[in-house]
Amino acid sequence: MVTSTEKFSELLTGTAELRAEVELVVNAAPVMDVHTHLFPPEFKELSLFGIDELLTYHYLTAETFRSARIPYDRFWAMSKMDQADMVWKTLFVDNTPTSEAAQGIISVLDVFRLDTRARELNEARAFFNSQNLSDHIDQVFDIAGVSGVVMTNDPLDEAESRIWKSGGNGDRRFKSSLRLDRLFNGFESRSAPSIRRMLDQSIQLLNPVYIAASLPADFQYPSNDSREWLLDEVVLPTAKEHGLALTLMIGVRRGVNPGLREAGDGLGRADVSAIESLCERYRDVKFLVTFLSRENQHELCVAARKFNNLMPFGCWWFLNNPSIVSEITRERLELLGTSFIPQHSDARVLEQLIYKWKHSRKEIADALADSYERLLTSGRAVTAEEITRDVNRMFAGNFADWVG
Ligand code: FIX
Ligand code: ZN
Repeated sequence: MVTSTEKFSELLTGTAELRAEVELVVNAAPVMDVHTHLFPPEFKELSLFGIDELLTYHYLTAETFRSARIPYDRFWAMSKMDQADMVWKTLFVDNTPTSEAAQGIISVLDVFRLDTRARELNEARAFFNSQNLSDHIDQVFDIAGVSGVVMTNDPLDEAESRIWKSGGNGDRRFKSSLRLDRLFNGFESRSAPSIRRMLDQSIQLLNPVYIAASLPADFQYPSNDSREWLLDEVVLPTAKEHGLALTLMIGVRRGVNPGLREAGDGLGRADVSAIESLCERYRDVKFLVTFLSRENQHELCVAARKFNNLMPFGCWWFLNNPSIVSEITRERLELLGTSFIPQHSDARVLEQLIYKWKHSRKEIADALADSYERLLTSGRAVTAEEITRDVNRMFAGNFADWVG
């Protein structure tokens, strides 16, 4: 009789059983979500959940303005519920919800057995309004298979700082990060010691897993500008001293269309050599990096082959679509093996974790199964044990190594 241990280390020589095993393992593996905009209940209005927040997500408002001919200011003057009603009518009733963000809503409603073809939102509102938030967080994390999330914490945000100072976050699943966009992109001339003091105090208060910033498509390093000064004189010395990784999200063009508010940002192709220079100059600092432009993905993989202190992560924002997640995951497997972090959700609303991980796990499983199938054809079968090891590495291990 074949024991489960023997079964676990049995060679999977049939493509059907191999693919089935990969799907099973990828869908069951707990994932550490390395970048989100989620907050636990203690952060009150920053902690978003429910159908009205889901439908007024900036991905969907951008899509709504393409089909509903409404002046921006009239839309923004509406209540959140009225905005959600308009998004639902425009994208889910008057049109078929084919976009990734719209299909995401359908996936969430379906998981909670809510009517995905409803003409109005009464049933959905009643359901989400009846949820106890902390139980709901447990349920959503469980459904999505998320073991923990990294928040986006701005030390210069007064409302958020007040909450941290009054006790902050008691839920260990919500890890903090130190997001320094205001320093990097709205730099007021402050002395290095004063910024350093602010960073040290924030690190003390928030205990972040990494320091982070999003940077524009024209980011250069070295650049002989305030960003280079900030990196060399303050941020990287601070990261080194506190043993923190630096997470850089590069390629956003903020406010391309301000009328769309949060939905108004665009992207641009960036210069990957800036990251190579940083990794070269700071060999003893670990960098977590994602680029927003599809055209930068191959370059990032190659840069990571040159610098083992560079960890590519996620299919960020406009790349978080099944066809592109599939493409990026496949080239990363081919160029980096399993030494990368395939995805992050960037969730802003709690229930988004459900669809963003369900949809990404499918593409990651397909890409991984194809990789193992090619390996089999090349003459080496894998075991269920090896598949589990590889998936755990990509979904949690690589990040744990990086942030210690
Ligand atoms: O810079 C970021 O963290 C971006 O993810 C956000 O600014 C963006 O609005 C977003 O939510 C993307 O998914
Ligand atoms: Zn984000």
